[in-house]
Amino acid sequence: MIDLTTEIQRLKQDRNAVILAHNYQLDEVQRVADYVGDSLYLSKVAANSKQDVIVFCGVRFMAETAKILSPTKTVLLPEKDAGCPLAEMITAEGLRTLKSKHPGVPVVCYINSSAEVKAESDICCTSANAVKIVASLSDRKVIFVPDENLGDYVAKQIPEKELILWKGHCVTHAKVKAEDVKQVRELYPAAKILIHPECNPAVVKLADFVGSTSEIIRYAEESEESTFVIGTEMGVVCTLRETLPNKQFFLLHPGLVCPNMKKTRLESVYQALHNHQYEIDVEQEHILSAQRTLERMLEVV
Ligand code: CIZ
Repeated sequence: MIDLTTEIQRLKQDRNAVILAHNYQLDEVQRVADYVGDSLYLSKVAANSKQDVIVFCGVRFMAETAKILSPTKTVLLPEKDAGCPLAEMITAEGLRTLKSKHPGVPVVCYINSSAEVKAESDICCTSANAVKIVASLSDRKVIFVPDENLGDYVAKQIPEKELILWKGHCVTHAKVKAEDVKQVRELYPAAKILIHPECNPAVVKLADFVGSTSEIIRYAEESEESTFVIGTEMGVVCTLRETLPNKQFFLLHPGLVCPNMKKTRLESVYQALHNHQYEIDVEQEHILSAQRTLERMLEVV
């Protein structure tokens, strides 16, 4: 039997590849990655990487983002069906129809969107920088797609802006209900409850801290507290338990497991490098506009 980790390291050298893994990936995948983080951090790493091949352990829109920022490199997505239902809740055509109803209003798209939707938008954002990006625009009215919950959170932070929201949501974060937060509060009264802004507004309202995956990780690292309830995908809990063994972490809801993120296993990373699969291609007509949308974001943050 071959040792997958050893083989992955060998193939990585042979292929001149770098392995990137999102915070939501399985532990076994995070352990073989050169870089682990959120999509903003990984997009920057991809753009600056010296290797010819990027193996992106995440979901399709993330690998597409890496390809848009590094069009001359080969980007591989180890599981070809690892998609994002939230990103699939909006099409470029749907966005064009919305834009036609609000002529001249700028469009901010969440990074969880297809290359075509990015190409139709003015500026991109992640959950770590969404408030900053919307605040950076001089217009009062802003179209925000496709995550309604993140848009609602942003709107509450910048009440002077009027956000026109698309009705998309993350099916994993949407499983959490306000009742779940009230129950964990009773169960762990001393714990800090850290929640992702993709959760619905009634849940977000009950949080001690609201932030993206990287912000939640930073909060737990820097906090003097020792017990935390994590309201985002389970991969973040696994990372925190490993990196902060003297603190205690509980998952807010057992359903906080993204089935698409969990498709990638160690075997998939090995097959990706061995068989050079699955290569991400972004249509030439979308690359330049989507690149401009992402680069505008990178200029602000
Ligand atoms: O930006 C990302 O990587 C996503 C999808 C979530 C987060 O909060 O990091």
